[in-house]
Amino acid sequence: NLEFPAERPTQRLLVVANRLPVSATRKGDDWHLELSAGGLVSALLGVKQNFETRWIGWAGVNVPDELGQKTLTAALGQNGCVPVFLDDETVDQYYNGYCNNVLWPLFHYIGLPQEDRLAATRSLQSQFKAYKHANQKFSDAVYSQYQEGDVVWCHDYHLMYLPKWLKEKNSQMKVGWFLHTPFPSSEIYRTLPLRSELLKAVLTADLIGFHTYDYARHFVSACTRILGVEGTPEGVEDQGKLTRVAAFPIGIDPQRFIEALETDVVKSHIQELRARFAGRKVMLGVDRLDMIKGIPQKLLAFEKFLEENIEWRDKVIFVQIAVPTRTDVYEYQRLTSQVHEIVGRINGRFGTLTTVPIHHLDRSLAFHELCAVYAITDVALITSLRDGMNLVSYEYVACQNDKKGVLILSEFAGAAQSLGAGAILVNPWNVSDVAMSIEDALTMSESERKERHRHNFMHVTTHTAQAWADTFVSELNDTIVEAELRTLR
Ligand code: ADQ
Repeated sequence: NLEFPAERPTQRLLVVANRLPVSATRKGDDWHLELSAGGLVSALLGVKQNFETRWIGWAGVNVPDELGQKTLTAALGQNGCVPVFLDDETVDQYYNGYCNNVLWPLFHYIGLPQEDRLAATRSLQSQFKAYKHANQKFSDAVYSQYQEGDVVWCHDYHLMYLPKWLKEKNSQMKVGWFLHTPFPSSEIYRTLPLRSELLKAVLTADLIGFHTYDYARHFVSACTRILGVEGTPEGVEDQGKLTRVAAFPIGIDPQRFIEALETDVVKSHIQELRARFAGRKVMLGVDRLDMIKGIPQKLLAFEKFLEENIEWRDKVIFVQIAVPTRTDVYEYQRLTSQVHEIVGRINGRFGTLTTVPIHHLDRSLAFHELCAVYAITDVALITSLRDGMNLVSYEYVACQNDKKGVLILSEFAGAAQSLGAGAILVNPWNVSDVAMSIEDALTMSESERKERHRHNFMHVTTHTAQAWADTFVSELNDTIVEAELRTLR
């Protein structure tokens, strides 16, 4: 029977990530849900067509009582979300411990202080146990939702064990795993004590994706060197079983930004900001307040620029918006104080009675504020020390069709591989180099700005979040068909 349905039925996509896209706060018997800021959420909000999506994850809150779990499940269910409930001890060992104290720094090439590293080493076994336990909880939640034919897409370093739990129960399930951070060189990865178990668990997935070809290559060499399996152009092969490994560079939903710029609320905000910063060029940084984002390094570069370019001192303002994250962790508290100290010093040194050179905010901006500030900015300064991709650079480009502003971008952000032709690439550790790039950006001719922006805009509007998800899921479907054909041969 060769009759095909006229329309392809919508495929169900179960997105599994550590955090749901919303944070929940309890208000008596009710729940207040708020959209959270972060790269994964931004990208997946752009994936709205072609799939019937359900999002499975932790709501970021401990709900020990049955009634609370029931009411939260109902509130989230109305938004297409399914909660995973984790107790405080698990969160501490799995999330704060193994995920954020071990994997996050390792994957971003951040050496922990010796003492912390020793402490982490001592508790590693119990943290890894909690990690596996938490991943099993996610797998139970997937099972409660799963229907035959669904695609299960696991996200990020929190859920490297999940493909194994899923496949153990149902080897026919279509399982993909995507990493949002860099995957480090195998020389770094192989210092992880439980390195083999984690790799083997990920390799049970049908398709493994990274932002860049380099990360995929690092992963394949970690597998070949540590597990002794074979690396092929397709991925990793072990005793005839191929796991496909490939690069799928993420994108944003550019239309959401372009359309927002036409709304009254954003337009009036743009006018307000223009009036406020009149007569000065505006430079912008938007980051989560995390060590990987290189905020202190970028402030030092700006300070150097002001030191060396007296004529610019009252002609430029640097707006740095830094959303606090993981505020209960000592390292992050120290980073916050360090940033405040540098901002204070620079404003003290170069401020006047009427103005200061840095406008620093420790908070998240509403979407319309973010669009407006992107639109009025002359130079965006993104100096991540390591970053899987960096979507702020994409969002900035999407909002710059009028102004054709300049993007200064770290060569250690995955985005450097896609926006490199239009951006000024810098080594964030080289403060003099970044300071010179600031000068180049502020004085760049209009024709060069236009040309650079054209490259970047073309990329951002063609490599969208929707295209990213479509490509990943369609490759996952194909991978499974190919594997079936191979077993028939
Ligand atoms: P993040 O490290 O969170 O993401 P990024 O990709 O830059 O980094 O995304 C940040 C998102 O949060 C953007 O959508 C931005 O608009 C929003 N945001 C940041 N600061 C904000 C503020 N002050 N107010 C409002 N919104 C703010 C992780 C990886 C990245 C990878 C993404 C997606 O670390 O490397 O690009 O996942 O895969």
